[in-house]
Order: sequence, then C-alpha cells, then structure tokens
Amino acid sequence: MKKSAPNNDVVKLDVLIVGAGFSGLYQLLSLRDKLGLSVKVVEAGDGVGGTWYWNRYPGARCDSESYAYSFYFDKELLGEWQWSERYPGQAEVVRYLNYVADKFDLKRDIKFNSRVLSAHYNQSRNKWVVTTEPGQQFECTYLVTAVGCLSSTNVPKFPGQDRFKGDWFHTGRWPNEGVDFTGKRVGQIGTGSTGIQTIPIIAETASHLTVFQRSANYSVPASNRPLSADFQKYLRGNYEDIKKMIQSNTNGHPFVFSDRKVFDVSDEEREEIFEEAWTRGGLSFRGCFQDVAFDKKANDLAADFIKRKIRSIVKNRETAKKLTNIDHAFGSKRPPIDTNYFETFNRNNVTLVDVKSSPIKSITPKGVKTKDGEYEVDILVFATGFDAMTRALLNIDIQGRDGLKLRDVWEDGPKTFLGLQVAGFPNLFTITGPGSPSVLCNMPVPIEQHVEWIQDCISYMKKNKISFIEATEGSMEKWVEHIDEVVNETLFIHAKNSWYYGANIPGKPRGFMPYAGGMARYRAICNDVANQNYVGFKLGDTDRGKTYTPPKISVDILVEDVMANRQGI
Ligand code: N01
Repeated sequence: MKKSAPNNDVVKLDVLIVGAGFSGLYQLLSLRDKLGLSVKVVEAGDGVGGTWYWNRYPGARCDSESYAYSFYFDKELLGEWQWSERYPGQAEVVRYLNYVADKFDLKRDIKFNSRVLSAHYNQSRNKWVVTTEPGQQFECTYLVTAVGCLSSTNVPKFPGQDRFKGDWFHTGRWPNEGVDFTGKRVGQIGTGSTGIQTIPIIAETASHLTVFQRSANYSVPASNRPLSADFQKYLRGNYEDIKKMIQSNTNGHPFVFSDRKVFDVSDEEREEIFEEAWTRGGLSFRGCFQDVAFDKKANDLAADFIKRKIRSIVKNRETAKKLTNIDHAFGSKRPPIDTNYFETFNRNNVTLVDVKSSPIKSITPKGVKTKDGEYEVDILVFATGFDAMTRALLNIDIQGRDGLKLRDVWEDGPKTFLGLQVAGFPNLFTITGPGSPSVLCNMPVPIEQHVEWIQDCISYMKKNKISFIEATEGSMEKWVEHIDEVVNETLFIHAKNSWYYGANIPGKPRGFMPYAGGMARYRAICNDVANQNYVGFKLGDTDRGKTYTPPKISVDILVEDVMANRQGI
C-alpha cells in the first residue's frame, strides 16, 4: 500500500471514506481491519472529530450521556476509556476520538486538510474517481460518505452584513484559539440547542450580551456533574446491559420510555413525576410518560410544566413572557438541555430581543438593526444552525451512472433507500444520510449500525462475487413514502418550521429528512433487507455483465412487506 503519493498520482483503493468523525473512524477500522480492504479517509479538518472538530464554541457539550455517547464495538476500549462528566464537553469528545484513532492506528490512513470537491462514477470500470481540494485524485470501488448531518453551517444573509465593523463568528466554525469576550458588547442570533449552550458562558465575561431570539425554545436542565467513582465502577460491570438497552430502543439513549400515560395519574402525581424528571435532568425528561411524544394533549401538559418552570426562574415578567411564547409542541423540534440558560436572563448584562415580533432588518457597521431600533455590538455570534443532512453531500459534485447528478436527483428534496444509498449511484454508501434515524438518536448508535451494515454488505458482495450494489428507484420511492407515513404518526408535524423539514434554509425543499420510525424498527428493517439478500437493491457483476436479482418475485413488493412486518416495533 502506498504511504503517500504526490498530488498528480492517482491513489487506487478499495474504499475511500469522506470524513473523520465517529462514522469515518469506525468505518475505516471496520473495512480495513475486519475485511482487509485498502481504505483511506479524507478529511477537510486537520484533526479527527468531525462535527466535534468544528463546533468548539463556548459551552459546547454533548447532550447525550457520555457513557452512551461512545463506541460499543470493542470491549477493551469500553474498559479503558473513562468519561469525566455526565455530559462530555467538546474537548473531551475530541480527546476520546483521538484516543480511538491512536488505539486502532487509524491516523496513518487519514489524509487531513483534504476537502472532497467531486466524486464521479466511471461506469465502464465500476470505479469512483474522487478529487480533493489540494488536487489529489483517488480511484476506488466503494465510496462511503461520513460527512455528518450537521456540518454545513447556516449563516443567514442579512442586508449590510459585510459592512459590520466588528468580528463575527458562526458557532460551527469557531476559531481554534477561541474568542475573548471580556469587556465586549456581544450580540447573539439563535436560541437553538447551540445558542442555549453558549449564552450562559458568553454572559460570564461579556460587558453586555444581547440575545436575538426568533423562536422561543423549551429547555430542561442538563444537571451535569462529574461521574462518581461508584458510577464508573457500575459502568464497568454493566456495559453489556447498557449496550443492549441503547441498541434496542427507539432513540439509542440510555433510558426507556415509561409505560404510564399522562392522564392515567392524578394531577398531584403527574406534577411529582414531572418534577422528579426535571430534577434528574437531561433528554430523558420526555420519557417520563409514554405519550408525551405522541399525544398532543399529553404533550401540552409537559409543555405547560416547562413554561411554569421558566416563569419561576426568570424574574423579569416581560422577558419570561418572551421566553415562554413557544410556538411548537415540546420535542417537535430537537429539545435542548442546558446549564443555567434561563437563569442567565436574570443577569444585568443580558438583554433578550424578540426578533419574531420585531424582525432583524439589517446588520449595520455597528450592530444589529431590528424594526424597533439598533443594538450596538462589538462581536456578533451566529448560533444559527446548519443546512442539515443534505448540504455537506450536495457541496460535493457527485455524479453517478450516466453522469446523473445527486444535485438533480435531490432537487425536490433528498431521496434515499434506508438513508444508505441513492438509486443511480452504485457502491456509494451514505452513513447517517437523509432517511436514516440519525439526528433523532444518540448518534453513535445509528453510526455503529450503519457502519456494520455496510461492512456486512461489502463482505456479502465479495463472497458472492458481486461488484456493484445500487438501490432501485422503486425501493427508494417507497422508503421516501414510508418516511412520510411514520412522521405523520408523531408530533414532529407540529413544527414544520424546523430544520428537520429543511425550513431553516430559504429555498430548501420542505420535507421531513430523518427517519422517525425509531432506531429499533429501522435496525430490524435493515436486517431483514440484508437477510433477504439485499432486497430493494440491484446487485451485479460488471465483469461478467450480469445483474443479480435477489431470489424473490418482486423486489419492490418485498420491500413493502419488509417495512410492513416491522410496523409494530
Ligand atoms: O441550530 P438550530 P443549533 N434570524 O437550527 C435561529 C444539534 N446540537 O446549532 O428557531 C433569526 O436548532 C433559529 O431560529 P428559528 C442538535 O441536533 C447538538 O442550535 O429558526 N434567527 C434558532 O433559534 C440541534 O438541533 C448538540 O426561528 C435565526 C437558531 O438560530 C442541532 O445541532 C449541541 C435565523 C438555530 O437553531 C442544531 O442546533 C448543539 C435568522 N435568519 C446542537 N436563522 C449536542 O448534543 C436561524 N435563526 C452536542
């Protein structure tokens, strides 16, 4: 295997992986070390970490419990690594991923500072030809994108933005050396999961922080704390059980939804249960009743509880009113968790501006101008989220069979089969692509499942002398229909203005992008597909000019059967 090649040499590989976050690292290990393939990773950053490499903003912390936000594929790794806190901070997650990369000797096969510009499928040779920004070319049989769901930043375009005289930063491209807010007037746009984390930290040193809130948001205390020695000991003895739990439930988090329903208990009992869940903190709040995530009336009571909590924390009545003027059902947008978020609005140096009632008109050289006035700031922070799930892929010029462009196939919204493949793009696998449960889960869980599914698929192809696999048009269409069907059973439809629907990006086609049927059901469907010889995919051998069809009558009908059989999960 070549160690390094000058830019004009084409590097020939079995597999090229794009991205060195959780997905890319594990996929490298799985295909290189378990299948013995020649594999490289290309990564735009100069270190491992993916989303965690770029999101170094103040207060960046994982919302999943650390011990579940881990790889579970290796017992030794589980035994060796010890998280320090209930929710790991950004730096600790990056340390963890470096530890993993070093333990499994992954970095020798990662090319950093390499951004993929194009990936074209050469049909006659059944190869992908990939070009990166420094001008390097790769030729590979399989191309795996591990580009993350939340990696392409959204910086809204306000009139006058380029005339701003101060410094501005997007949370998802935070400078490595940090930003000193001491004594500065700071403006922050955005109060999603990220904004809710940055605000309390920025307020500690800024002379003044003005928060521009377009949509008020629910948040539950994280109740972060160091993990005690006793708990660490408990973890070491119970990893198998935890693994079973996170890999078999709907969202990959280490909690199960309660069986009880909101209206099955008395008002007093319900209040106690909410109170206890609030004190425990974290994302499990939504699991304290079975129906909060599904029944709008049950959800209303959870929402009401949180709003009462906000009112009890925030002293200024006007500010509390703005913070509780929430336009969506609890959990229908990604529910943030926080450390002192609402408390921060009690500080004298923090102002909340409602830019829904008084929209931002422009950015001026001195600050932010809304309908009601101008707010002067020295630093502007955009906590305005991402062009999620699709942009990182669409930024690459991906062309499949007959020059088919991914940008054209996805013109009206993303289409995939299982979030893993797109018809017309043989041997291209998209880890946590649109149509997979991804962002609705504790991410490492779907990532491990995708990586292992891809590994098994390639292994199956090798064994059966199959040289290409490609989702059929029919299975892709049916999967897209299925995504719509399942989301309509949930409360996500009460927030059609969320980034899950692509609504945060002007002009982006609207449609629910992740798979809301739950990780357990998704996993079962993927397993059934594989067990039925990759039903829903077209497989073949280009060398022998043969197309291999799974030994059943109609591929599309079977895909429907496979999905229908899993409705109950
Ligand atoms: O982005 P967001 P995020 N004018 O899109 C506002 C994950 N995450 O980075 O709601 C004014 O949720 C926008 O307003 P509105 C998690 O999955 C994970 O916070 O569109 N405001 C909103 O307030 C999360 O869901 C963790 O009305 C504008 C904010 O900016 C996802 O990342 C931590 C605007 C954007 O919120 C994204 O969260 C943090 C405009 N033109 C995040 N445009 C961990 O677990 C946007 N906004 C580690």
